[in-house]
Amino acid sequence: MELHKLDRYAKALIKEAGSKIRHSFSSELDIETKADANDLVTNIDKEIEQFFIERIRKDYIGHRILGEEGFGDDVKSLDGFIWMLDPIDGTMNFIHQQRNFAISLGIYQDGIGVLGYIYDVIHDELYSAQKGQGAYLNDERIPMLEPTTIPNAIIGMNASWVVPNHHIENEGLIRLVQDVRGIRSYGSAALELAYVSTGRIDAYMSMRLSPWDVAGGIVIATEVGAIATNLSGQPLKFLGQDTFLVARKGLHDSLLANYIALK
Ligand code: 2AM
Ligand code: CA
Repeated sequence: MELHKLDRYAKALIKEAGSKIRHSFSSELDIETKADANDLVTNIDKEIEQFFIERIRKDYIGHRILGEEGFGDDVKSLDGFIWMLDPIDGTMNFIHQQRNFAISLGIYQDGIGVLGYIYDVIHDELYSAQKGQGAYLNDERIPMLEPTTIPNAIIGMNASWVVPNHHIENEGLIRLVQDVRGIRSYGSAALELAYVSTGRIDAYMSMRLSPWDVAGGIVIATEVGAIATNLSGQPLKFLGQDTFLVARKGLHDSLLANYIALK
């Protein structure tokens, strides 16, 4: 498989999908809830996923698609080429703010992330990477990340993990909030990965993410020297939900060692 060709194809597809999303703002949204009242999906999430799937199935026969809205394949192993797609990451932002959401896509070959994309549709900013070839924001190469320390760090994290919860000992995160320079919460895992990759924040963590939320971003973040694992420090398996941490070198270790204790 020629990755350069696949890269050009994926970028064109993402841009076309982004344009569809921008046009959707002029028509009324159909909003439904999924697992709970705050787990939202719209007709646009579904239409965009279907748009990708139709094209990929026509042009890349044999490739499989792991998509959030479930129109893709029932993926139980990582053999071959798998497109891990979230048509809209940050659906709540999409509905409430019409910004702070992204198309998130990772293309994996036998479990290895070879191409990654995060498209900030509203700003027309495409973050992309091919494994081993560096990461880009549109046509500009993203510089490698320098190490940093906890007192100098801005951390992306949802406030719901700092109050008592089933996933993590929240006392550690209270200390973290006290020790770092700042905390930010953008509500789109993909965009937070893009922000870690470009140095706007220094780490991002979550207790519960799905493969399509992070698959593209991991390829990009890894290319600029960030470390991405679950909160036990293990590589992600991409076949179900998991905890997640991405951070600059050094910061990743100190977060795991000094602040994070899973329940
Ligand atoms: P989504 O908008 O595609 O649902 C919000 O903090 C981030 O977590 C978003 O990237 C969001 O993706 C994701 N997210 C929200 N609820 C989730 C859930 N139940 N499982 C996995 N990821 C979730
Ligand atoms: Ca989504």
